[in-house]
Amino acid sequence: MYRVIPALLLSLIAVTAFAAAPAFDKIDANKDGALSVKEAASAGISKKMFTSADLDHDQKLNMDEYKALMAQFK
Ligand SMILES: [Ca+2]
Ligand SMILES: [Ca+2]
Repeated sequence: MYRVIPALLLSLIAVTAFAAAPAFDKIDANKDGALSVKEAASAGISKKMFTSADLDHDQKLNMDEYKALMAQFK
């Protein structure tokens, strides 16, 4: 439960930057700590956005990559 709090703060920042952005933890449906293309799509992240945000090209967005993506919408 405690680890939800920083995520919540981050999501507040993200919401300011990108109105439609849900918290990373909410998008991460299988809770593996990374967003698949499918999970990202459920949050309105297009394949094109996903690809540009996937800096290490592992076909997943980790928290840092997600944050970097959201930062582009400031
Ligand atoms: Ca996941
Ligand atoms: Ca990645």
